[in-house]
Amino acid sequence: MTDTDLPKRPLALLGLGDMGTVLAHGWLAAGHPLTVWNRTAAKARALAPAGARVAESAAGAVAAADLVVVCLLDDASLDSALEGADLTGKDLVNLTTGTPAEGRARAAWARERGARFLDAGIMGTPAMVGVPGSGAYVFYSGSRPLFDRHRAVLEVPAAARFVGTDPGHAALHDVALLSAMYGLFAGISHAYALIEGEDVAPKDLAPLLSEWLGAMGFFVGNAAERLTSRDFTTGVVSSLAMQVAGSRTLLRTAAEQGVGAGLISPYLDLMRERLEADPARHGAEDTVGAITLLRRGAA
Ligand code: FVH
Repeated sequence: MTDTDLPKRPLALLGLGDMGTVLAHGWLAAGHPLTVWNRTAAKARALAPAGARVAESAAGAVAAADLVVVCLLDDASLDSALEGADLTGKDLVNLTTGTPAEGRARAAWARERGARFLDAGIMGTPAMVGVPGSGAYVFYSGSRPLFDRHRAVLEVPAAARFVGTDPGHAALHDVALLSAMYGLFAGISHAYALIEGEDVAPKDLAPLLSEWLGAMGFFVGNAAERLTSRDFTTGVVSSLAMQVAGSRTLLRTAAEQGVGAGLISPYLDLMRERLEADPARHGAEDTVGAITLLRRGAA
């Protein structure tokens, strides 16, 4: 008997928005008996032809399987969706994006209701989930035994990365990566705004931007090493003093081009704040030391 001959574990899925619907198709295609529920019932009924069992209520869906996955809009939706559902003995996996504090509070909430709990953060869009090689994956944190028990099922739509028993850590990793992404989007947006109206086509800047951002990717590892060692000076090739002076050129160029500097100025201000706090000491650092200013009171 091979693994594919084994009976597939049944599960219930609550929440059939763009993401939930893709997840549902993934589990159905893999042969898992799936019970679905959605607040707007038509989205659940649409999955019946693909083999889903449609529950009339969230409580009914929860009752249908030991493994209950929720993928709702936000943490508050869990309260309204799961109100009145009996979670006793259930394994609850929350794929809804939330904050670390929400993940921890939700774990305590689940425990009070007799359920085991895993929080999660999906790294990928609905177009990526279920597509081999797309790079989509899901962070999980909370109960390790629960993760181990359900890993094979959870990995049907996207690869799984367990990031610790603190139920807040999936959200922490998720939001850290998303925040970095928006910083990147902000810089890219500013760059395209600078060339607008000039004889430089966005499509010509695009490969240069990609190449440059790739080359600057070294900053990720460099920052991690310096934050660990707290050594912000050894081996610095682009000093903070030089970069603060250079940042004035960025701001003057934005002004010349008629582009607001709001997307880049917070980071430039942070560098300047670090330098001005102690120019003799911080001038020879690179920019990583400025990170210590972000957690106010922790520098
Ligand atoms: N879509 C994406 O690109 C991202 C990728 C990364 C992960 N996020 C997070 O995934 C969660 C679900 O996202 P989604 O794309 O499925 O979102 P929607 O299409 O807007 O569907 C939302 C579902 O939540 C239901 N819902 C909303 N409020 C309530 C409520 N008070 N009670 C019960 N259900 C509720 C909604 O139901 P309906 O509007 O169809 O009746 C949908 O099923 C999310 O955390 C993303 O941040 C997606």
